[in-house]
Amino acid sequence: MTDAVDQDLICAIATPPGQGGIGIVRLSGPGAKRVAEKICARGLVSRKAVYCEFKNAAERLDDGVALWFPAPNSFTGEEVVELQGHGGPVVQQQILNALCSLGARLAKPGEFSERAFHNGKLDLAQAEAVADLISSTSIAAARAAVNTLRGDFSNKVNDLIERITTLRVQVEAAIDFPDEELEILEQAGVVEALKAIVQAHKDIIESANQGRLLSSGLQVALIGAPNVGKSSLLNALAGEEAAIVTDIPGTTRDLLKVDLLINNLPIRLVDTAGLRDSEDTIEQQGVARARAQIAQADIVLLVVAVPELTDSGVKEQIQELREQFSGAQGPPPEILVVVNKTDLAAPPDLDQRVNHAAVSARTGEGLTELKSKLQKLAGYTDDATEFSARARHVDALKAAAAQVDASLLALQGGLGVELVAEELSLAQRYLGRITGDVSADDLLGRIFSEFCIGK
Ligand SMILES: Nc1nc2c(ncn2[C@@H]2O[C@H](COP(=O)(O)OP(=O)(O)OP(=O)(O)O)[C@@H](O)[C@H]2O)c(=O)[nH]1
Ligand SMILES: [Mg+2]
Repeated sequence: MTDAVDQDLICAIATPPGQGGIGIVRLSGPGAKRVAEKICARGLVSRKAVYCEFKNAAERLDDGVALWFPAPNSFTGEEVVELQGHGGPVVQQQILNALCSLGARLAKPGEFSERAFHNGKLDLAQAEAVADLISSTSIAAARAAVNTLRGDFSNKVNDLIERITTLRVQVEAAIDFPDEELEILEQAGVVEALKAIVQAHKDIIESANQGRLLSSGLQVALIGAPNVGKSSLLNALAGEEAAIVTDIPGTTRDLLKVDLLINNLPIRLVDTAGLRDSEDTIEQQGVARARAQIAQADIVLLVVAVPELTDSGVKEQIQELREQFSGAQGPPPEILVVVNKTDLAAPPDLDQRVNHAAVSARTGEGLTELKSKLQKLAGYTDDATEFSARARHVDALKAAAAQVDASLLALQGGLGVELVAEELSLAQRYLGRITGDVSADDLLGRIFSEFCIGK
């Protein structure tokens, strides 16, 4: 909020592209009313719908309703006017042109929300929830995003920050009394308070992780040798014949992505080419894409098939997979082994330590259990999710939790009260990144540029 923000007049079509009954052009910034009144040729009234014709210098473009929201009582916190006309792309473009000829400029993606953030109308997590609400694909996800937009998540984060601040004050006060500092802290119950904060972090991380899964979904890759039934499994899970299935090894080459909900959890399932050495140039490319997909997945379904299947064979494949992403950035994906074609033969006894599910893509047997194992592996419970969140929020919470842990260890290990205070201050900084109290410009730029224009 300390960063400089553009103060000029911006405009954009706020309704989706294409044709519709109503199309809304939104204007925000100083002079919004003055410019809109030129287009409308009428005086606008605060927060009242005013019927008017929209005109440029030469002709009448459309008619509709103009709504003026004086600053600061608007979405962006600036002076805002909405021109609600007919939802045709040409008409709306003409209105935009007219506004630009009067000094407005086209808004960048997410610029309205960014201004709302800079003007303190929304914090960063709430602004992100606007985008998540718009893109939510299930009722549960929409409900969770509304809760975050309302501030449920930010309140929890702010509560953590406040608790840490209170402790920091006590810890820093003790620094002035070097001989008695530990006694002072003991009397103030700082260790217990720190332990409680560690637990509070754990609870919020769990909820935020649910929220993250619900909003952004899971990337799940089907990986395995040719002909084991990866494409058949994709079709069975998707409930449609999306992928070509043949008994010829090497059928799939391109990546095929299907979006589906498994027990309310949004999943992007990716079918890949069977892994093998091949002389065929196209297949080689397919295999390279399959391998690249492994590192991008949250979960890899390693598909294997009876009857030629042994426990050691499965372990070898898991080992090969692990080697693929050793050295890659980010956490390695979880692996779930799927033993397919159980209608042909009973699966061999596999080591219980290997997480696996037995299915028949052909008959559908075992698919329900596979789905619940997948859900469990993702750490997703089907209970009502409290709020939406993103991966960056979960990462920040984890980083903050690690600092609070470190401060507790420093205190218990007698490592010096200064160190305890320093760890707590770092924890606060990580938490502040969630709501945008502490932010880097490149982070803000990245977040808002992912929004669509007009938001
Ligand atoms: N009996 C039986 N056959 C199956 C099952 N799943 C797949 N198949 C058959 O196995 C063959 C290969 O299936 P695909 O789904 O194309 O296998 P894939 O792993 O995608 O193969 P590639 O794309 O070549 O890597 C086809 O003939 C399928 O009908 C199953 O559960 N039971
Ligand atoms: Mg295939």
